[in-house]
Amino acid sequence: MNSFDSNEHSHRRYNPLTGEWVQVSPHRARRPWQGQTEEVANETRPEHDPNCYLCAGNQRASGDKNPHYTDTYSFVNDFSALLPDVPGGEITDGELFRAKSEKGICKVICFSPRHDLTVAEMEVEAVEKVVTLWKNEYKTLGQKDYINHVQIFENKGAIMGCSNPHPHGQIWAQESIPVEPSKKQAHQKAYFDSYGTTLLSDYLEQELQKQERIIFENEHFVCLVPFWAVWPFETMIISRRAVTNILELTADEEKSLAAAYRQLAIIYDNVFKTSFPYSAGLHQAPTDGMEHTEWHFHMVFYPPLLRSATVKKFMVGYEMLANPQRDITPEQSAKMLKSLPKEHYKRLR
Ligand code: H2U
Repeated sequence: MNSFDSNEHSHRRYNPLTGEWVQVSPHRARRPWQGQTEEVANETRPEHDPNCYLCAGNQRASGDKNPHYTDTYSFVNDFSALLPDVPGGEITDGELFRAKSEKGICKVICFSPRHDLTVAEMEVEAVEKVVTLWKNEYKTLGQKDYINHVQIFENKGAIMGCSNPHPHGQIWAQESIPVEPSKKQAHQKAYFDSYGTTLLSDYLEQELQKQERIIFENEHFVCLVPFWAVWPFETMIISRRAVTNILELTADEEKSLAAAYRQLAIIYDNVFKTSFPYSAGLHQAPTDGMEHTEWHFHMVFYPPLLRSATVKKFMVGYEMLANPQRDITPEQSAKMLKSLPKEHYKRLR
């Protein structure tokens, strides 16, 4: 038998941020990228849809009317999963039955008044306004005494359960630190305590040396397919400087973040020449009043598509019962994403 080659042989990869493993089976997908792009009808949408609950001036389910906003707009979710006025309390019925009340605030954040756009098709100046909105929301929500974590995210595409194509995201801010950020916090803390640097600073430095999984870089951010990626086209945008949260970014860094976010969205749309669905979000320090020097600000993107504009990867079977698995290696994905045009396909026509 030949010696182990991670491009050929089945193996497991470790995610040092979460402590989880992913099964990689490259022998099942050694074929090179075929670039097949099944043409899906690209729907055309109006700039303003009178039936859209996110468009400026329209009425929402609650009866409230959106203002005639001109760039970004946020409001408390009319169907919030977390509410601020929950009475404190817990169930302590022995070790096996535990529950605790949870307070929080859910918001919907409109990225643009333009119903027909996505981040990939917005001008970079408009995406900068989205970053400013994230910053303001993180600050004002995080300042509330009972809010210890602010999760900012974007669900894009019907396939991801997104109910409306109008460019928007959500924020769920709450009392406790949810599961994913908690895992990342514990691993970053252990790393910082051992080495005195953030886990992602050291990781980024080594990725930049290897140049195997980098998709693109700008002055302040690097976009890459992480070594431990689970989804076929999963990526991260990592700040070069170890900042713990978005409020520490300089004005130039905020602009670079907007540019990187938009650039990645363009590259994603170019994969299958379609509006590329994903769940994405910011991972950063909790707002619990502690210092959190271990936290290194980053964005994660989890796109579900696998082979075409309609064929998605299912996280079922072995993945639900054992651990996630992928065929195409993160290196193959990075190579493919890197080779795509940096201009949006609609502008190249
Ligand atoms: P999606 O990102 O999953 O499409 O969610 C949009 C949110 O908008 C959803 O959480 C909220 C839903 O509760 N919403 C309102 O707040 N008001 C409305 O009038 C309709 C939808």
